[in-house]
Amino acid sequence: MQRQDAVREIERLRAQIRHHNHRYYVLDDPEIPDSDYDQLFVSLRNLESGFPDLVTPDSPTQRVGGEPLSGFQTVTHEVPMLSLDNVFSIGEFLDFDRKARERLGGLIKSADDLFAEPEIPYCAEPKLDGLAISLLYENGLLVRAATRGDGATGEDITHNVRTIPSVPLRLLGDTVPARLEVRGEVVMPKAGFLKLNERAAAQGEKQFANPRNAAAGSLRQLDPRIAAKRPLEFYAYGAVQAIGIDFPPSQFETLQKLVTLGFRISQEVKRGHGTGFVQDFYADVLARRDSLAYEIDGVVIKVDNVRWQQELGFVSRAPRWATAFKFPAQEAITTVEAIEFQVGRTGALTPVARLAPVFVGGVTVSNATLHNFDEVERMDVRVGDSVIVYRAGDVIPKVVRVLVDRRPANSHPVDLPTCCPVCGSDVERPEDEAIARCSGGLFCPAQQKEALKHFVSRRAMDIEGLGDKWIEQLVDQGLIRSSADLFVLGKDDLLPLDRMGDKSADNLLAAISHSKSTTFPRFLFALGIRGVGEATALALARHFGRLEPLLAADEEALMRVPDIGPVVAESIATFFRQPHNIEIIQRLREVGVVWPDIEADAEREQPLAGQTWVLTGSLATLGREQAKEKLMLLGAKVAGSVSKKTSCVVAGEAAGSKLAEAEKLGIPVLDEDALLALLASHGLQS
Ligand code: JCF
Repeated sequence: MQRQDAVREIERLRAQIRHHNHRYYVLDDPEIPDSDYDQLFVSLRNLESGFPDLVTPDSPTQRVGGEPLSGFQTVTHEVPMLSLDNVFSIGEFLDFDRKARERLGGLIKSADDLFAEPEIPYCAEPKLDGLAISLLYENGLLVRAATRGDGATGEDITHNVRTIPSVPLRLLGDTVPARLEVRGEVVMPKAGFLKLNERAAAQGEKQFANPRNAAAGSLRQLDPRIAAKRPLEFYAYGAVQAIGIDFPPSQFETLQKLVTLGFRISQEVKRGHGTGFVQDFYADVLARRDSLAYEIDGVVIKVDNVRWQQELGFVSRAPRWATAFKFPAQEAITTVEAIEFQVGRTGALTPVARLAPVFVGGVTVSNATLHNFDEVERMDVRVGDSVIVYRAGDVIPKVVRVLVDRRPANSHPVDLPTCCPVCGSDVERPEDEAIARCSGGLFCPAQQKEALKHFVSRRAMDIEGLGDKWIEQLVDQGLIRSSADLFVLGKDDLLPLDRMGDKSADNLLAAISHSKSTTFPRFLFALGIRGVGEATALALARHFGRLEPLLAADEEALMRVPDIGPVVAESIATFFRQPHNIEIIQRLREVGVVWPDIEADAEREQPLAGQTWVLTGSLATLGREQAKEKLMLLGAKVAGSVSKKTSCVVAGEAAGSKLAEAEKLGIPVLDEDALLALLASHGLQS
């Protein structure tokens, strides 16, 4: 590149980076994904290394991002808080490892097996996506907590950090060090983040873009009572300034020592040798990324041996003995080419964004869900907008944010369609409900298809081989409209379908026929009544035993089923009031769909009816909850305290005052074995 062009390009990159630093560190409201920011930074650093004389002290590469915040005391870090350099591929990590081995030279050769290729001992941890902070302890007491800030100076956030339960206010153990600074990451676990955002949404407040921004925003509250209500956790990863306490000579043992001092560390920390170990660790943690409680954006790899760390030292802003091995980005920027509405099984309209294809989370994505119309309105997402899409694991990609600054001039808000895009029926959206629905019911081909897909699915009627593609064709060709039509299909109907062979037609017909003999809960689940999932279907089947009493039940009777509330009761009653649904059920029975009746709760033998039992102490085999459930199945009431009216007390291990009370009142007492025998005699094995 020409020097003149480099000057211009460097200025452009610096201006952009400065802008994004401000959005990120000061406003807690980043505009672009971290990976894009990293890209800008890498580009600038590469350019500057090609033209070293163009590096100026105010270049963003010459310090870590972040500006002191107003409203907080600044804190000077006695030992600067480093950031980590990144590697993005195994190739780049191999470079890191090779350079480290070269620098360690003789040291490593003498320490390792002389005949083997020398390998570096590494300590590996997940890279938590939170906020780095420093905790200063004097004489064992927490005296100051500070953000990293720019690495040299940060902000005093002691008042907020003191509210985090996993931050010890006093170090554990007998040795009380005169001074110790512990460093680590504050994160908001994914579950807590979702709850916080749900609450914010319900109250019409601004939602956080991701758990890290939520953690940062929480720590920047001036009022510690707000931070105290936020689900924050602290994970320690290092210690400096240790006076009056000895730390072991490795990163791995240092972490264990921090545990004995009362800190939480990541459960995933491992150590091993060489690049093979690191590669395995990376793959293992990446595979489990979604199941971890907190968000991570890679793994941190450190040379384990502290003496070797000292030997390797630092480059300007990062240690040479550690690196962040980043995962593929889960967020990317793309543009919205269209916004369409899909119609689901219950008629719910789901807005979907058609996107310019973009590589994110390891795959190319061109559709993302917008959940519901409320969400569309909240984000004000429009056709032509630049948006951030997020894709984690197998989850459906979603649009998380609109980059309003990049919005084209001629855009306009999305309107909720007034009629169903599939069948043209009116769209209804009850007031204060997020979900809009097509009112066409099973007249709407989209709802027909979705209802059928549900009906044949594995946990419902389990018709093997009847995938979505066949359902689409069967409905589109007018061969079926409802579930009952499936059972009168003949081979002549199937053979003309696209890609249907003789053998697959036979198999499909056999599978359809086979599914006729089912169970009552599966049948109820398959009907696709709104609010009736597998568990509710099972509860209904148990309670009513047979179809007829269920069909006859009104809302009040339905609410007597365990865990069924007024909303679901109404939905069930409404479903069975539709002549159309009754007709389909009748036809299903006519074509031979059958199931064995279940002994209904109401008809089950209730030998303990009218009795009140009390459980006390711990029951090793059954557990209290199960014992209670089984006694209730036999008709007993189970109470919490012993009185004259108590029929019998079951006393497990370490039974206390309730047992004494029973003995005083002369109430019969059974031990756990006797209870098990009683249950068994009524056909209730544990
Ligand atoms: O989990 C992290 N985000 C993390 C950041 C873990 C570490 O062990 C780190 C770090 C930043 C700097 N270690 C250093 C030295």
